[in-house]
Amino acid sequence: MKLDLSNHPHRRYNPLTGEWVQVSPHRTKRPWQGKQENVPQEKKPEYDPNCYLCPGNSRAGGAHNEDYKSTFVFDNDFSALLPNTPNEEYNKNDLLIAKGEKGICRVICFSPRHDLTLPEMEHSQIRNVVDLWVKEYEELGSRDYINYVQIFENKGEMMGCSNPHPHGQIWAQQTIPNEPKKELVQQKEYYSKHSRTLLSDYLALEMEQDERIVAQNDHFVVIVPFWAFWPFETIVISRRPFARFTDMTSEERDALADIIKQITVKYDNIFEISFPYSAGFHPAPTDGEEHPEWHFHMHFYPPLLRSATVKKFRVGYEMLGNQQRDITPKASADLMNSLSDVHYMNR
Ligand code: H2U
Ligand code: ZN
Repeated sequence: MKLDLSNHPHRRYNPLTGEWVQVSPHRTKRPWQGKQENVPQEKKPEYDPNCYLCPGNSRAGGAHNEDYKSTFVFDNDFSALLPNTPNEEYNKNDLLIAKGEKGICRVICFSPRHDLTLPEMEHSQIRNVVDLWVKEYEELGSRDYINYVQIFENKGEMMGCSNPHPHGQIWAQQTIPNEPKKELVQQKEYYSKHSRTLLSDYLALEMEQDERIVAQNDHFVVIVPFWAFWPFETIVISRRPFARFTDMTSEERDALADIIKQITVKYDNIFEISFPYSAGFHPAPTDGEEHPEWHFHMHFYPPLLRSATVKKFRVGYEMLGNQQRDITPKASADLMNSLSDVHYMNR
């Protein structure tokens, strides 16, 4: 019998991390739709006097936000990493091991408007956010003790986001964190074998198969990756293999703003709600090395499964055994491709 990827239980390899995902497509033979329930949606005010991110308001610890008109960045008042931590190592019998870690945490407000989210913002406003990400990556990454700048967004209460005001975070630190570290090892190995980046070859394959692409423009392509773990997981890959935020041309920055708008509109249209996710960028480390192997990309990890309220949990087998999914990545891509490109609020 021939292996049928849309029918037989199988494992898929994630070449970026070197890990496997178990897929059980036979469990979801039923057709599967998007929006099914009516979720009441509260209307948010443009300005909320109690919001710690709105312009002019005060934050915990007494700081005051500027009366900003576009984007705004500040050092996190509850930073998880601090610049002046001693760099000492602790080791008891090679079993109790610890190391001091230096870093800087920042918060970025995407807009002065309390009631907007990325998919509802104008292209030019998202472009301002892109420019700020580039600036922060450059500024933080140029410090000699900062070797990785992790830029991300937690969106929605479900993802532990503390405030609906559109914002993201930056954690810049000494050590390359686990996820980009795995990608570094895998991308280096691929590049040394093939002299091309792993993601440029992967992108070419996906373009050829044309089964899992959900959005694209002149400079970026969005794919539900073959090895996706989250039901509607996507990866945003640059067509040109470059490594850093600072390598982007002005046109590419515009295209990044455009592709973020496209994919987040699609997400909101799946269940006609403001779609929760954790998303973030994987640019090259800022450790002073060249990184010809590194291919700039962005991940979206949304937790929702089959409705606005049913969430995928990582429990049981997934905690103890392996990551697992039922619906195939192609089926997720098909559903996303069946949706309108116009945000449901504007229809
Ligand atoms: P979320 O993206 O998970 O909502 O986190 C928002 C961050 O804002 C969080 O890391 C910080 C929190 O520490 N924060 C401030 O820096 N100042 C405040 O007044 C409240 C929250
Ligand atoms: Zn606000």
